[in-house]
Amino acid sequence: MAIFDQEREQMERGELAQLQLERLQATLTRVYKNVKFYKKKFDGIGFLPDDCQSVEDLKQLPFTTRHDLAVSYPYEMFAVPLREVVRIHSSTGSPGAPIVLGYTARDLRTWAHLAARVLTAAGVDRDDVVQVTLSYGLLTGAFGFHPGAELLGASVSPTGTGATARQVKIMRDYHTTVLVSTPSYARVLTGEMEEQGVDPKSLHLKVALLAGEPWTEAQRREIEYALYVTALDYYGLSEALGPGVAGECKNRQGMHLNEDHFFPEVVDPQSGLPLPPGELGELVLTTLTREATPLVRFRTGDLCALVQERCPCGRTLARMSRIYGRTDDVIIVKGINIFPSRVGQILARIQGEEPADQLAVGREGHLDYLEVRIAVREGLFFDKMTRQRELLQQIAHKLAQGIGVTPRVKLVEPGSISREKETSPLVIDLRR
Ligand code: DLL
Repeated sequence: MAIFDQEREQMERGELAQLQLERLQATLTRVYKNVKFYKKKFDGIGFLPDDCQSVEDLKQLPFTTRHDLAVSYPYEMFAVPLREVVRIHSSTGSPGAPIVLGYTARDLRTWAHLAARVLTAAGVDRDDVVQVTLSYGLLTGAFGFHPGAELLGASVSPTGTGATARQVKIMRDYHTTVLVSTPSYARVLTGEMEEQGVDPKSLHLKVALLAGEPWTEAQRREIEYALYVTALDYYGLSEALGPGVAGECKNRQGMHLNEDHFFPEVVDPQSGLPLPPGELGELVLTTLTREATPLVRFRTGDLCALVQERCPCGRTLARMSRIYGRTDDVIIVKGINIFPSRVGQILARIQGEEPADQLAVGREGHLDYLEVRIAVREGLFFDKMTRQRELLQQIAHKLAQGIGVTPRVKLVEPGSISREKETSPLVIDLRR
């Protein structure tokens, strides 16, 4: 099995620890000098970057949260002047403001390099035709893999999201061998193939690289059977970089985490205390090479376990398990992260106060949907059906602009909604 960067991916662990320490020291110095947020945090506990003599010292430092990033909107977390930033992406923030992420030219090269590692681990090379069905836009989805596949010399077809019938045609006509997608969209594609009477065995597909939302071994088997491929898991998040943080090799014994670029910790989500290797907890990442938006001890909200033993493929990097869920109330619909409180805020803006609402996430056929249920009350109950319909459409439109997914909006009887928490709408996930 090929390895893209043998020197690093098979590094002896002692050497890796030394490299991580050097990169960590450089990162801490850079953020202390250039990011007010970190200067204040470090000063608050009397910590100077020179105090970091071992990676263990990192544990003294406070966490960085999505909330910290959102309130730094737009550029407060940037560690370089804007003139050095060549790309700007954004991600869903909490409590509402989006999170803005910058990339220097070197960050982009690193990203392509790491995506190329993940693709190589999946068996992709220059003979492949890679169809990227993730979104090309403000979210980081497609942008990690695209340059990574080009770096390998593969032929990339940037189909983006949607237009499913055309995706299947392209897959067949262009002889696509590698599908990059979310697990739910892979299932939408299989549905479309069934409808078009396309036999997956007649296609050239060999690997599907799937991520962006939690999925299970059962779903893996289902997708492998339906698409006649090997389905592999990979992991990424915009705050740290985007796709390219970790990815499975064909042994499928966990995702190889690019530890020379991200220092991982797994902590107890309640106490924040470190957990021993192999235990399930919240993944915390410190970026080691990120120039534009470096992060120290970023709480990903993702639940997983890490092991350090060498994989039979020869890689020595730690391996992370599947993501088993999230520690916060984020729900992921069609690969897009949604904070329920954000929905509440948008509704409040339209209607003047936060209504008793409820979010339901469900699946129809292969496709996830989000339903926002609003209790009928004065001002929302119109005699004229047309006026009511207009209002619901307006709410759906405003929500779509704010959260990136167009929901179904439904009026329901007031008593039919139970509200457990004062500040957050109640979420029902009907997919489980
Ligand atoms: O950075 C882009 C991405 C798109 C990564 C597609 C991978 C695939 P974000 O909008 O920042 O997405 O969302 C990152 O998605 O914190 C996890 O909760 C979830 N996630 C990503 N990969 C997986 C996975 C991109 N393999 C958030 N399994 C993360 C489960 C995943 N959840």
